[in-house]
Amino acid sequence: AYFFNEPSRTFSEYLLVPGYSSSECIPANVSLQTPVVRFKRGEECPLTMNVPMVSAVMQAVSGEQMGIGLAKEGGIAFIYVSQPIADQADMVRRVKNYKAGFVFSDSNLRLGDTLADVLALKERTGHSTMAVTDDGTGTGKLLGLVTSRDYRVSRMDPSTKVETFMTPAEKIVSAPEGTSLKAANDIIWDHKLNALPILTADGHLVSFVFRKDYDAHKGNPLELLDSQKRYMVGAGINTRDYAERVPALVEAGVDVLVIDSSEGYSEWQKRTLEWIRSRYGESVKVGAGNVVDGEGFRFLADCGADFVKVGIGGGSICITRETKGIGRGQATAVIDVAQERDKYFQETGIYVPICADGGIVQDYHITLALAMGADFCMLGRYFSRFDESPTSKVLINGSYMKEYWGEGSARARNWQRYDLGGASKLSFEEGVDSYVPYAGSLSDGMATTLAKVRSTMCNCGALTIPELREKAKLTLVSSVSIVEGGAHDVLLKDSASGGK
Ligand code: MZP
Repeated sequence: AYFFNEPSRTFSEYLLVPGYSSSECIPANVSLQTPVVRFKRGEECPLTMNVPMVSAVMQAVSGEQMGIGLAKEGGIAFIYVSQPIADQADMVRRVKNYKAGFVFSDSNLRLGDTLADVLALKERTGHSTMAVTDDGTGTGKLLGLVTSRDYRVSRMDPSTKVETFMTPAEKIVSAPEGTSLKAANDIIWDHKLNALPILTADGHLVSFVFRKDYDAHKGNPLELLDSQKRYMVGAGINTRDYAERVPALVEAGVDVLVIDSSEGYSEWQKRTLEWIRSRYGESVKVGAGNVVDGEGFRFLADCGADFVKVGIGGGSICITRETKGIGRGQATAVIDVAQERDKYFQETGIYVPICADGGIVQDYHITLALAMGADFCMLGRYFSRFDESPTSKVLINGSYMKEYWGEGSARARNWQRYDLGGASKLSFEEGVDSYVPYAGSLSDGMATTLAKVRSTMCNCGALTIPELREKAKLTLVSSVSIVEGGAHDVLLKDSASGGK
């Protein structure tokens, strides 16, 4: 047997030691752009993302709403494979056909409508985004949007994480005519709004100020919204029915595929990749995995994988390590595979991005994964908590929860993910069925997460992901210093008052 000399470690065992930050090194200057698929030295990567986050190939995570929501934020959702081919292809098609700024004909407002009109329309249609057009119809000129964030002002109790929605009369945050841009900006950021309605003294809409005006300086946000940009979306495939599934997904317009498997260092993945290459050449992009060491990476890179997914047994719902005794601490796996990826690049001139899949618990784990060499992260639990995940929101002991189950659980029965060429069924479970605390909208959650990532990168003196990788100084932490890292030796007010 071969023995690895070092223990394998998880993200929580590491911290980043700050480096020098120049005055240029501010979060607004950070770019999180990252390559998704292989490219040759000196050439541009043919598929990049603006944020280093993709959603897991799971029933409880990546349906069409996640596809649209995550694409809006600059990431990619991988639509789950454990469903009939036609249904998966339809989901892909609906994401691709979704038009940013699409105006529902029954959910339009017009300038001059009152806040009560906005709430009544929201109540009637259930739409989270309502258009304001110049004539109140679906064909009118789009003047602005009222989004769920504008009226879903809520308070989160930090001890229970229960979100209390304010009463309808309180819901909309608005500003009076004559508000200065500076004041509007402060309100937008304080309340995490997408758009701030400007009202006359008697409560009629006159215009909007958009967060995007301040975010990106990309010009007129309305122009960006009417644009016919198509969102990027990914989809999972398996090593059984690829000859039927891949053509259906390609025909539906999928941008990138990934072989969804708990263990990717196998002949089955080689055959799948070879079939795709023989049929489509380089035109269909496909990732493979999962692996946890350099050897597995090299195998899949040689087989032609466009990116390689790293991680076995670290997923929050995963019991693979307990049931089968295979896996590796996720931090060690990422570090090992990233080193091999860099070696491979030096030897061949081909850069094959890697994706750290599973085990991201804290937001800073994403930054750690990137510093350790990951090009992007795949997250399941994280995304399952948002409105956009396909699962039910349920009230458990006074707190809102979302359901989240593993692909290897009896509920998902995704036997193909664990397929080693045997019988067509799941012979034992490798995942659990669980609840996760409901966390509101994807875009609010990602805004906070990415603000933290950008801020940590600045602490390390890095404005891009490659720069972070180059400059990061990582230290292992002892179990005692992990305690030091949380609040300690103080009595938290919430617990002192009994949570009241
Ligand atoms: P996490 O973000 O919830 O920690 O992990 C999500 C990842 O766990 C998925 O992307 C997938 O690789 C893995 N997964 C999905 N289902 C199971 C299972 O049932 C699993 N064991 O391990």
